[in-house]
Amino acid sequence: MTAKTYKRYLITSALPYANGPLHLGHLAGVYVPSDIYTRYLRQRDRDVISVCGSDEHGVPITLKARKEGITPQEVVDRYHGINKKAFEDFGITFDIYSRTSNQVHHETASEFFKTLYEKGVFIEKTAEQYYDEEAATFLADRYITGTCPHCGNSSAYGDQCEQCGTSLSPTDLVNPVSTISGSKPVRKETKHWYLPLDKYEPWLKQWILEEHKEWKPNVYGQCKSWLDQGLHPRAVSRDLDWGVPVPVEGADGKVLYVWFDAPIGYISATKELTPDWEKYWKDEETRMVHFIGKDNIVFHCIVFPTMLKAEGSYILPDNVPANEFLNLENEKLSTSRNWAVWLHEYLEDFPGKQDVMRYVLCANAPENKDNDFTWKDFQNRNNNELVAILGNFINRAIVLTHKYFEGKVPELTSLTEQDQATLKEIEIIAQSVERSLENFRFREAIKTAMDLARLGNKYLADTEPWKIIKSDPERVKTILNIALQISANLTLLLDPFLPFSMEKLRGFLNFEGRSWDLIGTESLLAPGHPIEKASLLFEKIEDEQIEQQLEKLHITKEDNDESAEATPLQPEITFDDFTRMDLRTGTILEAEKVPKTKKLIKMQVDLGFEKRTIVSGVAEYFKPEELPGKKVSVLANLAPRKIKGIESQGMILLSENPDGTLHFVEPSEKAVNGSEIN
Ligand code: B3M
Ligand code: ZN
Repeated sequence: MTAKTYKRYLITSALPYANGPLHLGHLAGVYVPSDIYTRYLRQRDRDVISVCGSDEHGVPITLKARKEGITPQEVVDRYHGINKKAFEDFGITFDIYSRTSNQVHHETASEFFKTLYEKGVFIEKTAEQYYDEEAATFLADRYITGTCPHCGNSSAYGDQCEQCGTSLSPTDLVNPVSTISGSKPVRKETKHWYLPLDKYEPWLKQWILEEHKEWKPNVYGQCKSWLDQGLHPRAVSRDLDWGVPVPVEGADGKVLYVWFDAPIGYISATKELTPDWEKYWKDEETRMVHFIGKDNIVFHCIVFPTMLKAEGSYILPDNVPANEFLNLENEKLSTSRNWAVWLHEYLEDFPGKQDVMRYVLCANAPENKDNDFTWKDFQNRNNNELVAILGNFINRAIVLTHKYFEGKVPELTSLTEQDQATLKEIEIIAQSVERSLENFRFREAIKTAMDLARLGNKYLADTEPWKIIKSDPERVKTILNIALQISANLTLLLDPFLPFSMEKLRGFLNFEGRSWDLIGTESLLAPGHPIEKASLLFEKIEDEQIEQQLEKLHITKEDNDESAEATPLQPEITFDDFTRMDLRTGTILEAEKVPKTKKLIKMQVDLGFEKRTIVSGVAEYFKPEELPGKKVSVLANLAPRKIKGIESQGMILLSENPDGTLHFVEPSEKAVNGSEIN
């Protein structure tokens, strides 16, 4: 067959952050395609390794640890175990699933940085950054909250406002607050090392835009737009106490930026796998392929290649077949809103049905655009394709062989034109699947591979062996021989996609062949070869099961939106912290909408001893005219903050209703303005 062969292959799959479990989106975008490709190469007997592991550094992990009151190591230990098992359960066969908190990785990443440092690659730069004086630490963007200058949301993060979606930098926030101590951060100088991507821009343009025109349009396009906009130096260190320490003098309290160390994780994982790791990383005859999701494109196509190039002794990726995103029932997948199908939960509800999910995710993969997973489509593909086409064909071929020929493969007697064309078609289909796989077109590949089962069904429907068994048993021998050859070919062709079912099918057929090169061979099963009785390869999925899933999805989402318990508690505070808050009873005197905002209302509040102006984001829930006269609870010693140009002198306490609307935390009718709330 025709495909270009490389001497060996190094397949990498994005290292998932070990701060949460995996869902369908992960499988669809990265791991199902990478596993299919790897299994295919193994079947072709190529020298291939597939490496992955947990990405265990980065701020989200430290945030999660802080929230739960445990150490970052405890967080990553938990999810590394869960995710490793989820991959195994779904038959994602990495040669190694490593982790970036281990020693090999720390050493490898450290060495890599040092090499670049000693080569003088980095720019050292001192810049101002927010610092929490109480906690004596620099603050990562996510550790700072404040008021969004665009929409007035008072809990925007230093890197993004989740209410209006604007991406921010910490200095954009009005009234920034450190989430660690609650204090107001100050600006302080800090030194960092920058990778001068701008210097590599001409090289990157040549390498990607000229030499890799074959990359997928979504990948090539994103790279082009980055390169057209012009690259800038990027900091590769952070002030943080979790990560790989920056291995140079004067870098106390600094670690490598997670996106500097994580891709080096591919190298460390290979080292951990084999002492012979260098041939995979340093020999031009190795084809390296990165499987990732679209949010990782810039790191794998621009930043990491620049690091490798600057280091000098490594090969570069030959292709980066990134996928777009998978939505769920028409909505964006969201971990925080629990709008997801978690892998471990799927397997509890559909035990043994890994292949069904692999099939659906591949057939519907978000290859060129975002795509939608729906439970209805899942059911349809299972019932109308896996059961009705593949399962049905296999079942007929095996059952009839038992019925007419005592479970022994009958002989091929003489071939009609249709027989010959059918046998020829096997080879044609296989070549086409191969071409699709070599070009990372997995949807096309699985659809074409299923054509072989369709071919089998059609062949049986056309030849109708059950009608002629009495009149022409010789002819039926040939028909069933061919049907069984198609079945054996299916085990080879579908193995990368449906490994669990094909293993089962090999069992039915007593067929052990695995090599891709056997596909299309006239007789994989010799006449007389005994086969086993078949059980069902796939089972119908009933409406109730699908309704249950839909219900579960909506229930879990509502649970999450509704119950106070679902929101993790803030870190513990001391009694002293509590008494620092001065809460008072007040009465709203006047209220008016803040012009040009959706949510803000400006109020005059009587605190007894004085009147305050307070701006509050409640306009979606109350009309200004309903407010005067309402008794409210006010945080009276909150530092004044400017919101849309108005100084807000305090905060009114609100509680959330199950439907997301807000309610004032009301003091008793008898309480007088200014009285304390404890
Ligand atoms: N952990 C990001 C992600 O899961 C990241 C990938 C690292 S690959 C080197 O989106
Ligand atoms: Zn905003």
